[in-house]
Amino acid sequence: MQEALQGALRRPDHKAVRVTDAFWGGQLNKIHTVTVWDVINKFEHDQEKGILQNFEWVMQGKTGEHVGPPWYDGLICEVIRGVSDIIAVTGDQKLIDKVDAYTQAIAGAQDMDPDGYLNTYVTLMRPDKRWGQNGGSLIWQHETYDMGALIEAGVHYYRATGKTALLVCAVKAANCMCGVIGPEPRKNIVPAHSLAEEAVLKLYRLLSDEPALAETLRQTGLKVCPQDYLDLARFWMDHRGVHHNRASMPHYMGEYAQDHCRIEEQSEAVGHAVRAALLYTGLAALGIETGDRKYLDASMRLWKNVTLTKLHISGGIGAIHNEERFGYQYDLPNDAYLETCAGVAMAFWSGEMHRAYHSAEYIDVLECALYNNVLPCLSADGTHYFYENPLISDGSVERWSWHGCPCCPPMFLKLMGCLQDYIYSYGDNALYVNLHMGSALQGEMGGRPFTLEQKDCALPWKGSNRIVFSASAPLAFALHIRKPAYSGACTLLLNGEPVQPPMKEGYWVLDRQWNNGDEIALTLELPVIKVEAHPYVDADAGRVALMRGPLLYCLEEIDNAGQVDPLLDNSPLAVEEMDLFGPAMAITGRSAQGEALRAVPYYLWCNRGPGKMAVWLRQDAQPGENALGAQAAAGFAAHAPQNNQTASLDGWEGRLYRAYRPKA
Ligand code: FUB
Ligand code: ZN
Repeated sequence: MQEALQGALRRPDHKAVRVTDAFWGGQLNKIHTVTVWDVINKFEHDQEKGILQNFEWVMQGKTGEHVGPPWYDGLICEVIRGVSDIIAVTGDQKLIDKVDAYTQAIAGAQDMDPDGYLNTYVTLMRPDKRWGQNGGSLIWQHETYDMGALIEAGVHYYRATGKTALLVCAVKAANCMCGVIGPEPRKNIVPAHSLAEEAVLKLYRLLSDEPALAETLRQTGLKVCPQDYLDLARFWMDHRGVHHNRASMPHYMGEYAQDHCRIEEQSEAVGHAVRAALLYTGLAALGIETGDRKYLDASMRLWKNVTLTKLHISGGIGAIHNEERFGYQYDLPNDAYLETCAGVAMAFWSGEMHRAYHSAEYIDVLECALYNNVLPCLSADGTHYFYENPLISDGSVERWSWHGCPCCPPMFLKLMGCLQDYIYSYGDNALYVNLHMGSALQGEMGGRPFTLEQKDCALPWKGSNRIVFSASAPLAFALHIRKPAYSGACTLLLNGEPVQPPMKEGYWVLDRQWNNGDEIALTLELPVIKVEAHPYVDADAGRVALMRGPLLYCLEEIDNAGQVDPLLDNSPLAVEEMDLFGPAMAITGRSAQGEALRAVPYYLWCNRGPGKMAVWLRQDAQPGENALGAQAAAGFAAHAPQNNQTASLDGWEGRLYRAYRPKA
């Protein structure tokens, strides 16, 4: 068996990080207290009967009726995963009671099947078509997706509370899939909606790291075989595009489900964007878990393809409404689909790529998707949701209260629940500060405890942060602090003295002995940036997008006398404090015709009633000679060389976006 990837970064324990950020603290508080309950209530009353009815019907042995689409089991398990991560931080007893009640329903329904199979839709509506056989469709039935989500829920809830009832369901689900799927004589089935690949790896990791837990579960009579779960992930990855019978499947998956060729041959991101990005997340995770380069190489090829040709300025993916899929290369329309779920999956994939490859490039993309494709999903009041996140609107786009396919709120909760896991990473005798986000890490290096706090972090509005180390004894290690791609001039003071640490992979590296009270004060200039798209992107020809810090901006008609398509020249742009559902910064200026214009952060759009909105604005000439280069353009593709060549900052080769600073 191969060893895990040498040098892969590790995440701190979820409970070791506390978010104290002024911006994110407010967002998370709203999500924990309003959005979580809104989502729970809407699922529980969905179509009047509510989602839990499905599990009860299975327990009662009824058939012929099901609430919601076939992936409803998966969606409620995704909610449980997100909620579990929140419980780990808040200890919220009402949420614990809720998950315990859900666990009873899930376990009761699963116990109806001697093999631990659970898919309420198939059991209630298509009992003879398990796994898409006998004329069924795995694309529609979502069995591996649903069971994968159950496995993740069990792992996250165990990690949050130490409770094992849902973890037992997770192990049974994994055992069921291992019993059915695999080399002959088992069935040659690969997930038609990815998710389960990473889920079984998480179960493998938990049970390998905690042999006593595995043993305790075994003593209850449960089969616990972590190696099987790793083998299943490998089987799935190795049989993409070649599993037998695939051509004779009634609903052949092909590109839509990334099943068109072997993973080693996949080099262009195609098909359904959520399925794709979750597959690539599992791919990178499997590469890290096994150290097998073929998985990492495939993930890297696909990463370059996406970031160099298919990534929207918001960090969103999946340009095409039909089939919720990727378009052709450079096909980046502004009325694109850009599903929230796909943005979440993009963030997860970026996180795995960062673990494997360490570069700040991946965090730049993660952060961009987070602020500009995922956060916009949620209304300011915390109870309405965007499924699609287009970059232009004629006024007809609005967040909905609920949806026939409410897949985005659970995915949104999953990312928001584990956001803190991305702030820091551990390397070999190294600590990475990835996200500038007010927080405290209770860390440990070489068995010695320390605390690292980001204090007074003023992002995304202002570019200041203070990082403070405390420990009872000095500790020598390399502190890597990310220089965000969007920052202009930066200053670092170490205990009040200016320093210019060396840069590595987009991080300042301060390799020294750290003493109690040591402090780094950072000032990041946050210029307003005009971003141009690659000339192959027809939709944005002659246009620029405005960014400042991690935030993408847009024009809404409410601020601009009904006009959202002004012509810009090289007149200076300014920033102005404003109150928009809390403190915010607007970008202000004048159009070429002298009309006042005001741009607001894109994540806040459509909170003041429906109206026209635009991100890409007409520019009457080259935006200016103050080129900041690709790094500043939200970090997209900034460090990504094409064809293994070093990317030049001049010219367009290999980059999707290029940034300019408007004249002050
Ligand atoms: O298929 C389950 C979910 O529903 C997908 O992830 C979304 O894109 C929506 O199709
Ligand atoms: Zn969705």
